[in-house]
Formats: sequence, C-alpha cells, structure tokens
Amino acid sequence: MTEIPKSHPRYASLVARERVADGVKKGFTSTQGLIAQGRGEAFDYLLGEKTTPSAAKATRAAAAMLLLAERPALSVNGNVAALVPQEMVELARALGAPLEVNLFHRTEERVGKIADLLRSLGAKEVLGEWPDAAVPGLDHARAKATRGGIYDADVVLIPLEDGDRCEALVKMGKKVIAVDLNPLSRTSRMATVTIVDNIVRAVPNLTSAVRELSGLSKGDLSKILEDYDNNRILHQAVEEIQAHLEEQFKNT
Ligand code: PTJ
Repeated sequence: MTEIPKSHPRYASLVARERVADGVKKGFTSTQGLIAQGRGEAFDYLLGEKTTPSAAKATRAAAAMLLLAERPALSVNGNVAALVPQEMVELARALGAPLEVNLFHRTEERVGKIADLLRSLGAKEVLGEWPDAAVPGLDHARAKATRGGIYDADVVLIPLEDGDRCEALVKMGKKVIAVDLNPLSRTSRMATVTIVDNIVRAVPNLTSAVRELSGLSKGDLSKILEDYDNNRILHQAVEEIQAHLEEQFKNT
C-alpha cells in the first residue's frame, strides 16, 4: 500500500481508498467496488467527513433494534471486507450474531476469500458459502441467502447495499438497517433505519452503542425506537450537508 503521512489533511479518506484498492488486489473486493467507494467519498466530503447528529441518532436506534432482535444477521460484501473486517467481527461478537457473505458481483472464489478472512479475524459463525434459500423477488446473485442467517433473520444489517435487495428484505417482513453515505439512495429510503455515515466510522460506533445499551431493559430499548422516524433522519442528513456547505462558503 502507498505510505500516507498521518499529517495529510485527507488521511482517513486516503487510507480507506488504499484499503479498497488492496481489497481488489487480494481478491476480496470487486473492481466495481472502487467506483462505489468513490461515490461514497464524494458524499462523505459533502458531510464534512464526520459522524453527524442524525447519524449518531440512527446508530443508537440501530443498536436498540439489533439488541431487541431475536435473530440478527450481518451482511458482508467486498467493500465491507476491505474496509472493516475486524470491526464487523467485533460487532458480530457483541451481538452473538452470524456474519453472512453476500455479493452482488458474486464469484465463489471471492465468497470463500472473504469468509476465510473473517474466520482468520476470529469470527465464530460465517455463512454465505453454501446458500440454501433465496430472497423472493430478486433475479440476481444477491438473492442467495442462508437459513439460520439472513434468510431467517428478523433484523439484518446491510452496509453498502443495492436498493433492490433492501426492498426485497423489507418485503419479507424484516427490519433492515443500512449504512450508506448517500441519503438519497434507494437503499437509504427503503431501509427501516439508515445510518448516513462512512462505514469506517459507523461500525465501531454501532458496536460501542450496542455495548452501551446492552444493559437496558426491552422496554427501554423499545422506547428508543418509538420516536424514531427514518424519513426525518434522512431529511436531517440532507440539512446537515447543506449546513456544512454553507459553512465552507463562509470560510472562503
Ligand atoms: O462486493 P459486491 O460484489 O457485493 O459489490 C459491492 C458494491 C458496493 C460494489 C455494490 O453493492 C454496489 O455496486 O453498490 P452501489 O450500488 O454502488 O452502492 C453503494 C452505496 O454505498 C452508494 O450509495 C455509496 O454512496 C455508498 N458507499 C460507498 N462507500 C461507502 C458508502 N457508504 C458508507 N461507507 C462507505 N465507505
């Protein structure tokens, strides 16, 4: 990987770019993943490359939803494997939930490499190599699902997802938590809870929130969700982008 000096003003963004490029070289990430990362970077730039108040609120709601779940499952694709593999293993451990590899540009070789990577980082349960069910209404590889994992889950975390599967999972009656830097994407609009934040910040924040809220009663966790409105959160994210841009102009 290219050496990035810590003093560089765009250090975090450049490191993430290197990780995705490295993921492609190692065979975890699709070449299309590079384009997805570029799109994410652009939105992150507009957000000010920080966790906004709306993202923090959505993260807390997501943690409550995952803690209330009877069968949570966490989806992992090529970009997630490149950017936050250890962090996903830690989140899975905090929840006692399985990780399931699910790829849009599916090859069995890439699924196997990602599953091996997660296991090498300490993951207890990694699914996705032998799918035995299909999400109804999808005619691409993303339909592949595993019983005991995403197929049977009541709450699914889907970082960097396409809108079709998000919608299909919601149609199955599942609660879906998305992580997507684009507040306007179909995934963001279809999900039950959308964390508009970079996955490199969102996943560690989510694990901290899960640990912090894990002592709460079911009633208190439900209260966190009672007044949660995803549409309002997405509006707030757009307002935060606008405010950040106004701020930038003021400073020039
Ligand atoms: O590994 P595969 O084959 O499953 O493919 C994964 C990608 C991500 C290539 C595939 O799902 C894809 O093409 O996704 P899209 O449709 O480009 O959507 C990705 C969404 O994630 C976009 O809305 C991006 O803005 C957003 N995004 C990109 N990078 C990040 C991000 N959101 C959070 N954190 C990021 N680092």
